[in-house]
Amino acid sequence: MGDQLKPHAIQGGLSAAGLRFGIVASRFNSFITERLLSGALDALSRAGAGEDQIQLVRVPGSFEVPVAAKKLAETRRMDSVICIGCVLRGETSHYEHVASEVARGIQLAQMDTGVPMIFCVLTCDTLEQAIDRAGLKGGNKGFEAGLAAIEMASLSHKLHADRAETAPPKSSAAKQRARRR
Ligand code: INI
Repeated sequence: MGDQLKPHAIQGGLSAAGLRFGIVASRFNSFITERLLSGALDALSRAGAGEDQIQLVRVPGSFEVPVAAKKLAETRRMDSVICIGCVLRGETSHYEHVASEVARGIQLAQMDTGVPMIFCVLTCDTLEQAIDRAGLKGGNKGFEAGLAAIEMASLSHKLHADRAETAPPKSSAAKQRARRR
């Protein structure tokens, strides 16, 4: 086996210092989405974020989340955006349409704007499954989304601001060649 390569790695940190966050929260199924929102705010606050670093936008339902998230990102004042919703399966196919379009819309919004979007939209068969993921058995997906928002905001800064940081460090051979010149 040859020597294991150890490429220079870049990753986001978990401090919220100097970062700005957008949150788009859907009111539909608010029993769940308010708990996801609390979890996200808890993560941001524990990482040191203050209220002045967070812009909250409320929308009627999950279907409206992507356009609000895109508009928020277009202000260029957000380093990442957390998208919160809860889609519960009903008796008709409405659920499928809302669930697939919100996922597609959020992905399009982040690719169009380049601002990381965190997908915190629960798609569950039952209310019980959603409750489990909003602070009970399955933890709080909002808290996880908050952490992901910090990491992606931080990563986005590193990949943007300081191009030098993305360049691999010079190998010792390259350094020797440079010294000889
Ligand atoms: N919106 C949700 O966020 N969750 C749902 O479960 C849901 N269902 O099942 O109907 C839902 N519908 C509303 C939708 O998001 C829009 O607000 C509405 O269609 C108006 O555009």
